[in-house]
Amino acid sequence: MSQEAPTHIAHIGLGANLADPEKQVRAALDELAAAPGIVLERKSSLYRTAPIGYDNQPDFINAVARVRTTLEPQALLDALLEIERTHGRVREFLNAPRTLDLDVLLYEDRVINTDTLNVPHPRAHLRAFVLLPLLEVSPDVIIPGIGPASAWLAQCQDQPIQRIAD
Ligand code: PH2
Ligand code: MG
Ligand code: MG
Repeated sequence: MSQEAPTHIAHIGLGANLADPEKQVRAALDELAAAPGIVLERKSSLYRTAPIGYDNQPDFINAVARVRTTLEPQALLDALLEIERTHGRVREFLNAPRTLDLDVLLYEDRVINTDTLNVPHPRAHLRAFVLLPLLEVSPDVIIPGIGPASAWLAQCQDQPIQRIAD
């Protein structure tokens, strides 16, 4: 009898603002779908968004993927970091421009705080570039400890965001 590992729903944030960011995000969605232990359930549209945190850099392309995975949170993060590496991600300073950023936004309804991982992403509920694509793939999603994602959108109205493509 075959034993299958339990699967978990996770939401991944994708962002890029260097080296043809739309291409980076599209490729990353394909790579997520192809990664061992990860099944891509839904992907959001792509959004063009103004940079938050460090202004003097190009606009971002952002998206969110809902995945089903057998990987536990740290293993999932390791898989994301490996994909970032293949896109030539270099970490210069906090919020610096990047070829690709992949964040574990949510992992089931778990709250995880370790040296390497903070889930839910601490600022997810404050950022239109997370909330809008997140609500597109999971309209009823609850951010643990925070509440329904939909309730926070109104507070991000001042953050420029434009849906650019499916
Ligand atoms: N990511 C950041 C900081 N600022 N701004 C936008 N618009 N999109 C991002 O993905 C983003 C950001 C840190 O990861
Ligand atoms: Mg990030
Ligand atoms: Mg990151």
